[in-house]
Amino acid sequence: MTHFLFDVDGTLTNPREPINPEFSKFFGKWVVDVQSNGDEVFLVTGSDKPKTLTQVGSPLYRLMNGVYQNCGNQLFIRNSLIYQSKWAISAHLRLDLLILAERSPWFNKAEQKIEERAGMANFSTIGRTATPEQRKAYALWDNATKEREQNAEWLSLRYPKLQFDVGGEISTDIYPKGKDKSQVLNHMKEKTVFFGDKCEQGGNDHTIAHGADKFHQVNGWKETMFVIGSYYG
Ligand code: M1P
Repeated sequence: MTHFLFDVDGTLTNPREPINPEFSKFFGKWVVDVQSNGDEVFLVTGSDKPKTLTQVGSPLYRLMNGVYQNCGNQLFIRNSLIYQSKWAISAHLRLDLLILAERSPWFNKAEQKIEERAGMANFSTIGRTATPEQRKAYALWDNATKEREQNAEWLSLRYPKLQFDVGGEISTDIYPKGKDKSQVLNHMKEKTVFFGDKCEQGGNDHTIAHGADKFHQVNGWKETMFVIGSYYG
């Protein structure tokens, strides 16, 4: 048996956007083929359930053998909550994050610098309410200045028990060391194949990709569509 594991943003959808309708049909049929063969399909995303539901839709969500939200800190099977971590950020860390956001030289800021989710937090100096245009502009600037990487390095020295992973376009995921997406592999008893767009060092798919039996680094859903065709279809 093989367990196929998929990141969502940048892998099955464009970041924070709904899945392409044609790809959704293709992927749904592919999942049914995989399951008919006795294999299993899971989503492993840094996002929370409400966001993933708006992106992939309820039918696809329920079709999965399981959906790991919040980087594996919460598991849903057919919409039922199976488990969730109780970890939450300290008041001290919250203050440090707000100071970093305040000091960021990026000019076009949005609201909600910290999003607390079960078992993890997501930190963005620009703010989670950034529009798609603001996101793109910030992502280009961050790529040039490496703001997120530098913040993650500084925070890692200050909080050695925590892990700070640059994920998505505008933010950084925070959790206790090891409580990243790779924790999902402890639940898998058979061969694992992972698909993600952030498998490089420092990306939030890195540990799970390199812990899986096989991984595919993809650049968007079109490449995912192409690669999964080599397994079934
Ligand atoms: O799934 C990838 C990431 O998607 C979002 O990141 P951003 O808003 O930066 O594009 C967040 O939900 C993040 O937690 C997640 O890892």
